[in-house]
Amino acid sequence: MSTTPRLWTFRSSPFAGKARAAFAEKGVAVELVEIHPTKRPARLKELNPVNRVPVLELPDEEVAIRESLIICEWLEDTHPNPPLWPADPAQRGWARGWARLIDDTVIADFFLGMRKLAFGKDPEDPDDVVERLHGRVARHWPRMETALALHEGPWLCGEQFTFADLAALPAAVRLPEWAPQLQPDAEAAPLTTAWLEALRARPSAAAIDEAGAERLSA
Ligand SMILES: N[C@@H](CCC(=O)N[C@@H](CS)C(=O)NCC(=O)O)C(=O)O
Repeated sequence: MSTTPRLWTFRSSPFAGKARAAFAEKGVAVELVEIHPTKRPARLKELNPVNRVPVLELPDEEVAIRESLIICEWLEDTHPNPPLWPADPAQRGWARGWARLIDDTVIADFFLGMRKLAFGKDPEDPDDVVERLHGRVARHWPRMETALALHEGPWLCGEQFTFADLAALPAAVRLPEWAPQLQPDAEAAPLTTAWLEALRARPSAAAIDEAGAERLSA
């Protein structure tokens, strides 16, 4: 029986991509279980009742861990170095809040729009749902710019790279490839532009394109 944790994932998923990159940042080995996004194996729902990736199966444990940010917390608890949350409680709380906000805004609007483009709209969606979702992305950049100005970069918490930055890594990699028109304007948002570029330059960015060797589908 393998002692390596197994991460359920698919290559284009931003939340699974973030978890893959978190393992790379920590230098922790992980087996990727690649699923087909529209033909999910029944086992996924047993591990995560809402049938989403990522979910982490741990050897010798009867529980699995769902939610990308919680998988990051498990990594921090079990592999404290390098630390990916600030040591100071106030800074840590601020960084956790930003990690959540990036998930709920930049990632949700950009990738949900891409998913509807690739796999089709839901019956209840308005005709212009993709334009609406993608139209919201531009509204998030001024907020990022203000947050990045607080510690004078290069990262949200200054010199320390944290999970808050990592939350944006999937968007940093996919925006130029998939929707360059949604990128921030370099003059209006120079800090955000430099931050996205710095994210793409991290070695862990390669994990965004990683797909599991083991492929499961329904
Ligand atoms: N908040 C969750 C979001 C997970 C999520 O939405 N995963 C997507 C792939 S990126 C998914 O599996 N969606 C399937 C669905 O919504 O049915 C996390 O951070 O892990």
